[in-house]
Amino acid sequence: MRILLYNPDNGVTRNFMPHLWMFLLKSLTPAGHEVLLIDGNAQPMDEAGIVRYVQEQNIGLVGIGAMTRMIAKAYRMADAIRAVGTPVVMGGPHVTEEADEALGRSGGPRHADAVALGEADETWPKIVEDAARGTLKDIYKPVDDFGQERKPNLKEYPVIPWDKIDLGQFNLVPKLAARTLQRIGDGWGTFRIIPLESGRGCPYGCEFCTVTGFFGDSIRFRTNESVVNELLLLKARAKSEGGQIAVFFIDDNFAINIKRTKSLLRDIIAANAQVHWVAQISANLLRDEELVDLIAASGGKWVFIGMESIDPANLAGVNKGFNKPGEYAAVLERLARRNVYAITSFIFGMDNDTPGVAERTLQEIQSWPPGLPIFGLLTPLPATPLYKKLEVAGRLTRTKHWLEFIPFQMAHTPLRMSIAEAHAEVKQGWARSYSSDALAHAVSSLKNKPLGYRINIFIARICFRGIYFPQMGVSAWVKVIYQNRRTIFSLIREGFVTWRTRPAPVV
Ligand code: B12
Ligand code: SF4
Repeated sequence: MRILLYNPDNGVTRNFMPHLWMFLLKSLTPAGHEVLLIDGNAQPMDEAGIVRYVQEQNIGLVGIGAMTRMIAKAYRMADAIRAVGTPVVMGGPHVTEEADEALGRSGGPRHADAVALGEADETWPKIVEDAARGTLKDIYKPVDDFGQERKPNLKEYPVIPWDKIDLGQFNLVPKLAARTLQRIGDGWGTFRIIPLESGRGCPYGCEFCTVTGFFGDSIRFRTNESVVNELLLLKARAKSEGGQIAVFFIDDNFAINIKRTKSLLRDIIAANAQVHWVAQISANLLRDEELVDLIAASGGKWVFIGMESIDPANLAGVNKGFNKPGEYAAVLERLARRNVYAITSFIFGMDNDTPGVAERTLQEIQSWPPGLPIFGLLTPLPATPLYKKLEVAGRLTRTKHWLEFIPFQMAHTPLRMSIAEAHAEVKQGWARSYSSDALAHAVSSLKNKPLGYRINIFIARICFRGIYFPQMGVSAWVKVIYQNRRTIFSLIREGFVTWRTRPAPVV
């Protein structure tokens, strides 16, 4: 049987990174079946397009995975596929919490023939065999012989054949420039950011987060050896293509067990498996100097930190009191001393926020080493403690907001500001942080560092700008380049001078 695994586009950004679940399920598919992958963020498709593809490729089963924000598109695509008689199985965090919605048991139409609840590593092979026999069940739940939920043991993690998988749709280097860039340095003909998990689960239980409920508070890790081997495979592939690879450790809290993280990082260094990497780590875990040394030595370049707010009352209100705004600056400086920078994520529209929250947050950010601030709105995701709290309090304004997904729009009213005010704060956060002045400031604040760091922060800021501001079309790009022409020109001029004054090679 031919199987298509499809992830819908998120409707906002082009994907900078593939979704791991597809590659994982492909690797766990029983022999005798062929699996094709389409990520809608890299290969946009509409309903007619996917139906054509399914029919032309003679697909016998379509698997769709989606976060809440993509679920409306996922349902539309599923409906179109099922209308031509091809069965659809859906999985991922949204349908795990809203299985009845996907199966048409809550008053709406049915969108899926089957739903895989929770982590599907162990149920996927069974789903494939049942689909091949035409005996798909409605629900697949990972349970043991006693009917208790069973979380996969990551000690036996499949080998994802990154050396053989077609990754053409995920090359971030524009086709026109690839041939030329292949000859620069070690080669820049390809550049891909690859998701890699070293463990699952987070016990912290922040009120707005799906993770503790979905993956559980029992944390599970892959063996160091299996992670190191995956890195070596990726590194070898990049080298053989004359390209570059970076890894995003998608663990929810990469340093949740500091002892184990240090041991993994030491093994990466010992095996010479370093690649440039990004990981999500909460600020409280970055107090450890030795950990930060190892992060830098093992290739860590960016750390994603869910700061959420600079107001301790807000943090306490969402069960994230372990974040201490008073130590944010010290944490970021500790990283910056090792040339590691941070993606700092903030949520506006929290219950203690008042108009002016963006300005107050921007003032703080200004005093920190340069990084990549991102701003979102507090969003009640299904089955989270936040959703339940707001529902009980009658504060939800759009109870099924995902069925009419609108980016950067709240679905409940904050306590101390209006919805419109919260939207304006997010807009201000993005506009100020990614203006040409802010980009020039970020670049010049690294004036004592080698040129590469200034280029890196500039490119990263330009790319992150695209999360909020559309910049996909040629005219949008031309506008961005024009607005930042002074910074671009100064970086080019400095690069030229550096190149001209480099020492002559020793013959
Ligand atoms: C990496 C990641 C991202 C990446 C993008 C995704 C990518 N390219 O990988 C980035 C950083 C861009 C991102 C952004 C966001 N993310 Co995110 N992200 C994650 C993260 C940390 C890891 C995802 C992952 O690969 N997990 C590992 C794989 C193995 O797990 P999985 O995807 O769940 O797949 C398993 C099962 O769900 C199931 N499954 C999944 N799909 C399918 C399909 C089929 C057919 C079957 C059978 C099974 C199946 O099988 C898999 C194996 O067990 C998760 C948290 C987490 N730990 O999962 C959050 C998470 C998915 N993100 C979340 C959110 C909210 C966001 C944002 C909206 C945040 C924001 N406010 O801006 C944005 C939106 C992005 C966008 N523009 O669309 C939420 C989603 C909750 C929900 N109900 O939808 C999560 C769960 C985190 C959280 N805090 O709650 N994210
Ligand atoms: S620390 Fe991060 S992953 Fe863990 S519960 Fe909080 S938001 Fe979720």
